[in-house]
Amino acid sequence: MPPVITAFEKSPDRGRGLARDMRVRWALEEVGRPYDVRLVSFTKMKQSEHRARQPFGQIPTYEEDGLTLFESGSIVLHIAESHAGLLPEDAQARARAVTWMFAALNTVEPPIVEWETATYFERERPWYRERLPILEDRIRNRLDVLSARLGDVEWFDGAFSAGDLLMVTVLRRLGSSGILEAHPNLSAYIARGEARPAYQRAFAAQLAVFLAASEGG
Ligand code: GTB
Repeated sequence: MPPVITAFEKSPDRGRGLARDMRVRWALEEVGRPYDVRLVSFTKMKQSEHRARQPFGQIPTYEEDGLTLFESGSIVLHIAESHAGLLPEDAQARARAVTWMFAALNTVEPPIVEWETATYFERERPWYRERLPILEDRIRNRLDVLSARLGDVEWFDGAFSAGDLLMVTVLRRLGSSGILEAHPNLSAYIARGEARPAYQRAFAAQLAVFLAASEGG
């Protein structure tokens, strides 16, 4: 039986591949593993059936052979550990790739999420205008370091790995913010990730869900 993941029935990102099921789809495509998708509405997500899979009432989740996982990073790690292609064979190189996974999720993504949350939900707050540049500076600090570290190599540590997969999905969240403009090598890095055939298949699959939901009204 193929694994089953969960995704938004109608994603608020309007098919831009910014929701976190995208990273799971991409990982599955990279390792050549077919999968099924269970679509969930915002209402269903908060009900006990889904909370049994994801205690916080969110997507994505992953079910396979009686194993249920939540947290996109943990799911991608599980996929990478159980299939060839996303983590190096060499133990030290593998540990470094896992380190980049944590860097993406634990060091780079939090300030981006904080900034996103402010732009979506805090615009009307009296302190918004003062806070926004502070949040942007925190992101810039991270990007400065990432950009210097990447330099002109293709991926962060040798061959493309689950670390790059997560880092690309995290950096994509900055989209058209303009924040990435100072670092053309990071923009090129994202473009390299997006050009991968596995990424393209994952992107098309999540977009098809959004378009079908939109046609349905
Ligand atoms: N740490 C968890 C993980 O990595 O799996 C976080 C999961 C998470 O935040 N899931 C979000 C969710 O289910 C979807 S991805 N939200 C519903 C809720 O909490 O009620 C975050 C997301 C949502 C929307 C956009 N967007 O519209 O651009 C981008 C990212």
